Amino acid sequence: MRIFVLTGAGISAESGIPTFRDAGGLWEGHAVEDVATPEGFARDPDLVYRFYDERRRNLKKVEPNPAHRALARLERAMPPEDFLLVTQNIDNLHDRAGSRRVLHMHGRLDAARNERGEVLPWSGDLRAADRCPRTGTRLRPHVVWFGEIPLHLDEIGRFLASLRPGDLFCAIGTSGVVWPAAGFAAEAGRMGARTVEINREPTGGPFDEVRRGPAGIETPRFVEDCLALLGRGSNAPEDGCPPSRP
Ligand code: BJW
Repeated sequence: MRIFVLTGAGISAESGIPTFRDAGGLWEGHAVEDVATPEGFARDPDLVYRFYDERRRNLKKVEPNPAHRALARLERAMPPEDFLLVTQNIDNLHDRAGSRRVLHMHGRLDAARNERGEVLPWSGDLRAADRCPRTGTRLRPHVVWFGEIPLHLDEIGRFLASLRPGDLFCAIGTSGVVWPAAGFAAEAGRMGARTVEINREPTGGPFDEVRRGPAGIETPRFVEDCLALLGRGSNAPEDGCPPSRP
């Protein structure tokens, strides 16, 4: 069985990171076109640097929640080639929860990019005056803005195309309005996979099964169900370790 998991802002909401579309078109008080487009960056780079600095600083104050940790557990229980975790989030909570292979299709806050497109780790504030230590060129946040091409699309496309009946696709905490991620569930369904959604609110997406509720509750339940299908339920040995003694 292969499993594709797509996560969005809702999985990090219970860690204290606000979602995007809850604030009447404003993201932490800013219009989307001012802070999440190349045009906005060209118009007022300082505003955009400050916007991402604030979010990068906030990362240090938040922790992964049970949903992130459950997905790391699921990854450990599966052959690496049969599991893919793709996140639209630029936070690093999946990584910090122990997920080993996460595709950040919209980039990541803890990295910067130089003018050649090379990516380097970045943990502090990032300003217009900062230069890449390797090339001396300007740096920008390593995030994918509207109108830019998301990352890892080849690898994502290959995994989607490999899905078959009996496989699973699960979208967690995403409104399904931003493309191309919004099309992944339908594509997985076309390949014959069973499509599952975990969300607090209805999204109207093309899912075979909807698990309505907070990601922090529903994701661990979903993972338990997957582990049971794999014959690795909570009572089964995990990662080669014997079950703990009573
Ligand atoms: C909970 C919960 C809890 C809350 N438990 N659930 C017209 C039609 C179609 C497409 C387009 C169009 N016009 C333009 C486009 C393309 C455009 C697009 O999709 N626009 C739409 C808005 C219409 N897309 C792009 O430009 C993309 N690029 C592209 O298409 O390139 C062309 C191309 C593609 C492929 C091949 C070749 C060429 C780029 C998109 C980049 C998106 N970037 C952002 C910003 C990143 C940096 C940053 O964070 O600042 O990524 S936008 C923003 O939205 C961010 C998110 O990753 C993304 C998705 O949002 P998400 O995660 O779904 O969050 P929310 O807030 O929307 O939803 C949260 C959900 O959680 C809700 O449903 C809640 O109910 C739920 N929830 N609490 C469970 N506790």
